Amino acid sequence: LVMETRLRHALTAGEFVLHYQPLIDAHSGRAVGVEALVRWQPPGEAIVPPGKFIPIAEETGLIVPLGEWVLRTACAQGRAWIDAGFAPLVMAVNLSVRQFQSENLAEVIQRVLEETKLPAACLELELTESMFMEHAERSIDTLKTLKAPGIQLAIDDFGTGYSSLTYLKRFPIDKLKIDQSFVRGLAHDPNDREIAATIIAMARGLKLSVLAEGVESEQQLAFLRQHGCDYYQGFLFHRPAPAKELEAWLREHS
Ligand code: G
Ligand code: G
Ligand code: MN
Ligand code: NA
Repeated sequence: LVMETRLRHALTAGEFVLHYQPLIDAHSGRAVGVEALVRWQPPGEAIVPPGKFIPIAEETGLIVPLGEWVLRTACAQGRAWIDAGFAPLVMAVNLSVRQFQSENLAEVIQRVLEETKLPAACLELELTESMFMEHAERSIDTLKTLKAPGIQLAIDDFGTGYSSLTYLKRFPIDKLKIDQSFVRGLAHDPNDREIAATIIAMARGLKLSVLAEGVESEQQLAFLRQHGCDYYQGFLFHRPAPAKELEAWLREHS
């Protein structure tokens, strides 16, 4: 309860910040987007990673207003980069289960796009497999509604959820993000290599694009390149960083 009160205060006091991590196109080697990742910066204290407060925000429902703040802030940043003359970047935003289930999600997103003037094609929503476990038909309707204006849909942490693969053929998804737990062992673990290679091949067969998360080494990169992964994300390229800290790098690499 104390934590809930602190988080509610943090939202009104403007203590949340977004960091952005580049998404790299395998063919050009350039940044083609960024993922927005929320952090909490209580005044005078160390920055708090999302693993420490997103679950509480999700339980208490605070994730809905916090998620809307993330969406609006990320879209405004995407627009600001367009206005500043950066090459077009996709802005990827994580959605939580509660947000995905909220009745007015599509309207909220539409309003944010209108207010921030970010083109819908520049927004990518990151969803997780667990969102589709219940109410498959309703999930499909929600995804179609979200996608209609041109927003891209990605499955985050792919391979770690419990849902069946049938959703891949029935749901209007654009991209799979291979979870970093499979990328970590690519240089030495035969199981991780097999799983990653299989996800990449399956994505190609299903005409989905595929991104590898958590790329940290040249060996991992070499494996992914050899297997035709479309996009990379990870510390090898850039850590999540505040917009201002990323801009010089983005000018060079986008
Ligand atoms: O940035 P970091 O690697 O610490 O993120 C940890 C987890 O927090 C990731 O699973 C990420 O998806 C989640 N996360 C980060 N930002 C957001 C956000 O804005 N909304 C939601 N729902 N989850 C987020
Ligand atoms: O779950 P999701 O994919 O949304 O969250 C991405 C998380 O992964 C972020 O918290 C980010 O800080 C973290 N991350 C990004 N790149 C790397 C990496 O190369 N290695 C590790 N260990 N974590 C990473
Ligand atoms: Mn993500
Ligand atoms: Na992930």
